[in-house]
Amino acid sequence: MAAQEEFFEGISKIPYSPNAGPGDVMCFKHYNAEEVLIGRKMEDWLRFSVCYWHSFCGTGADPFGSPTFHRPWNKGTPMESAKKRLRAAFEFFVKLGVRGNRLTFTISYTKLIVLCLSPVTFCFVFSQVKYYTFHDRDMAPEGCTLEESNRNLDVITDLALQLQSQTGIKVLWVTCNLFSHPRYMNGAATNPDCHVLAYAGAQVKKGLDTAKKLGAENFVFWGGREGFLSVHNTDVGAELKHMANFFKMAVQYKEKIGLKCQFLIEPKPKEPCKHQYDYDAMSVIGFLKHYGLDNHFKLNIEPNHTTLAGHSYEHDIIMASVFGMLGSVDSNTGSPDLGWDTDEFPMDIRNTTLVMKVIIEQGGLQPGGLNFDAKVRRESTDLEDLFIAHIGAMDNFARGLRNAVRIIENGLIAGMVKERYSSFSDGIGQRVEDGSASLEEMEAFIMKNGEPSVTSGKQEKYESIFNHYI
Ligand code: XUL
Ligand code: CO
Repeated sequence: MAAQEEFFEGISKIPYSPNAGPGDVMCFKHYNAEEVLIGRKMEDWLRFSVCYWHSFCGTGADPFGSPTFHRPWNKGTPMESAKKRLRAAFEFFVKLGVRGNRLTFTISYTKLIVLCLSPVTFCFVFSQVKYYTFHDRDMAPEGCTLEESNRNLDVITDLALQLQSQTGIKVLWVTCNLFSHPRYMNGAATNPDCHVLAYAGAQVKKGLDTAKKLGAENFVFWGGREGFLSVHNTDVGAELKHMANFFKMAVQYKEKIGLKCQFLIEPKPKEPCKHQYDYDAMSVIGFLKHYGLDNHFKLNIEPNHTTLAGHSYEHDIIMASVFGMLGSVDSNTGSPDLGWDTDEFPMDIRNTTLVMKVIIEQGGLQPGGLNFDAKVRRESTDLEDLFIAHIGAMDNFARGLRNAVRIIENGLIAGMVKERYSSFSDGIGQRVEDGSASLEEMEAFIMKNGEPSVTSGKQEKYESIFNHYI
């Protein structure tokens, strides 16, 4: 058997080197996958995933300029390069993995034979980036007909299945691209023409079959063009109902084929539409509850979308979690000074600390994870930059995790918050808490107790204490 082409030449497995210097960016200094924090391994709190579209399909092109990335897998026919891309992606996932200093060799004799044949499998036992995510059309090219597109996807996912079983790498989530093809220019599930909606339905059916085939743990719906550019030509009520009914069809088909994965909706307020229906976490939760879909879906929150909606970075993570709806996170960040979806790698420790605090408090993200829906900058043209970006973001999340653990274990902030709400633990407060109080009772209470005393919110004190941990 001929040895497989190596795409990331000169880059070997990324080690865990906690004492490395500041200029050494090709190693993990904080992410120690096996280390246990509050009863769970770091890798299980973080559940990192690499996204296919930015890291392996991205070209560096922007509205003002042509591609700047010249990737070695973009060679041959579309199907040939799809196969190369997949092999390159798995080489990347495996090389990005790290098991620190504790290497354990648990490999069967048959795997040992395979191991001698393929450089990718060689790293199997060390692999730590466990997950990847993809759109159907990033993995295999769209054909001239649905049948051809499906056949292309079958061929490439056969190879994906093989590489998954050789490496142990799994699919965090699959999604369908229902926004790039011109047929979807007026939306997919919210298109005014049912013929287009039907195409989207057929595509999602295949997407769900693919999720089952590859054992995906989640399936994402991002409402790419589900929204409007002009209210004049849009029947908003009809479109929302069609979208809900589309989701109901997906739920039915998922149950029919026995697909065991979590459905997720990813909110975004704008881009490409002026207004998107899945505006933010609360809009999506309201939509799901209104149409009786809230038991079938959770949310995939992308903080760059949250900030586009005018909220703070952590806002939708918190809102979704409070409603028991935080299913997964597209870990990235924007540039508030630019104001569009820049999909940058999350490198700010304040943000990761806040996100990880919410994730720990809700007991983890499983079956969701932290998916790097992030792209290296157009100017970061080296293949090595893909590694540096992921390593930096993973280390930053590891630090966020450690910080959040210290905040939670120390309990100072939680104690202060508890004290702040202590008036709800007995008497009239407890009756408000359990929903048994009435307005007459409120009036009687005020008649008896008069004006409340004003207490300080102590915001700066909280901020100073938070800063102590990061
Ligand atoms: C678009 C976006 C998508 C979804 C999947 O802004 O975030 O990549 O995550 O379609
Ligand atoms: Co996303």
